[in-house]
Amino acid sequence: MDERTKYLRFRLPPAKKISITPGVPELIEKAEEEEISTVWQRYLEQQPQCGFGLLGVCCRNCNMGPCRIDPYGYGPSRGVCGATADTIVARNLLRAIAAGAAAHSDHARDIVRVARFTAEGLTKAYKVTDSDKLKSVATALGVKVDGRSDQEILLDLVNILEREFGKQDEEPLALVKALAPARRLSLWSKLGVMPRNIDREICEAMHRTHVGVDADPLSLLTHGVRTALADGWSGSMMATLLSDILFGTPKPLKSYANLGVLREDAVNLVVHGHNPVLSMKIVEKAMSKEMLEYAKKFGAEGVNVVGMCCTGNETLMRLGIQPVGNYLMQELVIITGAVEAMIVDYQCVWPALVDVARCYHTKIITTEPKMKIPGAIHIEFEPTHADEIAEKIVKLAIENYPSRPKERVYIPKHKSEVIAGFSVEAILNALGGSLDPLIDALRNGVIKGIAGIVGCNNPKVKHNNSHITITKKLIENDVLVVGTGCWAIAAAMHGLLTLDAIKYTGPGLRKVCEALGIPPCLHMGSCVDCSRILIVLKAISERLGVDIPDLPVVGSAPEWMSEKAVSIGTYFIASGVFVHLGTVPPVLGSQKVTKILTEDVEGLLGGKFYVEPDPEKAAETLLNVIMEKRRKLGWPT
Ligand code: SF4
Ligand code: MSK
Repeated sequence: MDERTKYLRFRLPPAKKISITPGVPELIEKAEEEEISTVWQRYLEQQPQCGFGLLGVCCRNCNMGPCRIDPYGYGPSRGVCGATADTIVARNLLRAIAAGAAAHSDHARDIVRVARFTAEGLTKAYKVTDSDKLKSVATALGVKVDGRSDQEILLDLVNILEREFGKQDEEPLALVKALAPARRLSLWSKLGVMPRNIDREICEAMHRTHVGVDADPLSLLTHGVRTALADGWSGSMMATLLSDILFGTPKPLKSYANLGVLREDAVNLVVHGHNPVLSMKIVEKAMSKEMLEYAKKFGAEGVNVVGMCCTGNETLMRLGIQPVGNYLMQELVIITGAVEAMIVDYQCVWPALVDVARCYHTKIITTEPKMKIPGAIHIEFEPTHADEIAEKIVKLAIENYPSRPKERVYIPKHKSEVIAGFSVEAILNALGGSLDPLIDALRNGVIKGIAGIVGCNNPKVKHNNSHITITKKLIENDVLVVGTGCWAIAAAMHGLLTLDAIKYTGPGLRKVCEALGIPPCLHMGSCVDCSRILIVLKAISERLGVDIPDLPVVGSAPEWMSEKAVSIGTYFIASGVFVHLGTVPPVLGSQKVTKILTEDVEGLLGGKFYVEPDPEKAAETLLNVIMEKRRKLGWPT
């Protein structure tokens, strides 16, 4: 049995049962025919997954372990150190939040570094693109803007943002203090969850979960809230704000999404990951006349940059770069046989890509010092040489075009139109400069509520099915949907981010969308851009004079899988939002922790988690929650 045949020892279910997205089943079948292992194969190989892990009751935080608790009472009830299931589940959850917050916030740190180089004139590759946004963020943080150059303002801003990671006082984080609603700030202070320093909260999470430190589940979860708030209102917020300042605040634009955006006649280059600093340069370079000429020398009609996951969202939102797929599609894109290079930065990028790429001509190019994959080509990003690095990468992709195995190429034809680019500023603009039309529509029941749908895909559930089922059900019932991440790409591929999707809405939402000329589902960006949703919530709650938990708004992560999603969900419940999770988090081994997260926390923070894998039932509950909140406000239902 050779290596590849060995992989395919499991027969997958019929491909149509794996994904609802056009083009995906064909490529799953192509992979099987060519004996190439994909995420769904490997998921089957992992069955049955460890029951202790699924319940969250295994601990390997010290070398007296690993320990696991029998939640049914037949085996040990404590680890070697005496930790109970409650302690272990809470510690594991806190570590997941810390990892998610670290990923978002370290992404922000990398953009701050580029901003510093820009402000100090150490690189000519970047500039302030949105001067108005720079000035408004700087003003919010107390930086003087009048009579000063963008570079001077940016330098002051960078000095403040760098301190978010390292300041030693007990004061709240500057962005949290400047941007979060006053009611939330006083509640967080009262509950002792006000974040003080991004790195400190993450570091403290690791300290608390070390053997022999915090054993109290409530205390551990409380710190989880503080860590997640440091992510949402500072780390992720910073990544969004600085990306807007450097690359432009998104405005509505048209593009296309799905596998059909790949081209037979051009060099296909996929940008994948999360951080836009290099991918924006790659797009710029790939579109240059010089690279077009270079591509022609190798027999191609040009260079076609397409996006994957959140780097794809970043380049779509600002440049209209076409997204080729979401999280579970990263291998399938290579399996088309038509990809010359996949350029990855970090997060959500599988090591398996190298194995799949080896079956074709595709080059996997890692670019970040903190993310390398054995077998990939590593070309390291450095802000001072961003243009040269981008050119080197684009040339490498072009030079690889003649190696494309033409006889094995299969590009599904499917692609859907998408309108993306709904930053908060763009939404306000669509509303005529004020939130009032939206608030009036909400208040008088033309729109029943707002749902933020975010997050990943997960092979545990049918690809994109929960995303689309929940979204359609909500818009059909006059709920405006906003969202980010892989949900946004799913919605794009299924035609929900177009004016044509107005046909799926209820009569109220239809009226609003038609009057404003907007789709019923608004693409707000990448995972870090969940921070944009926080700003919308703040603006609506302040305009109405009510706290966020009282608003008819809900959140959902129908197919989540990453630790970043755990952090996102936690900062949303801490911001007062009812959050649905469509895949079960590993907490059921502790009744106490489960009860805190799904019941008790509501009395403290106003938001809570609700877990429901069935998308129809979940949508029903989300609608009921919205209606209940409307009733409490005395608004028509
Ligand atoms: Fe076991 Fe306690 Fe060590 Fe965890 S910290 S591995 S429960 S002894
Ligand atoms: S890429 S974190 S799979 S949304 Fe942001 Fe998609 Fe989830 Fe990664």
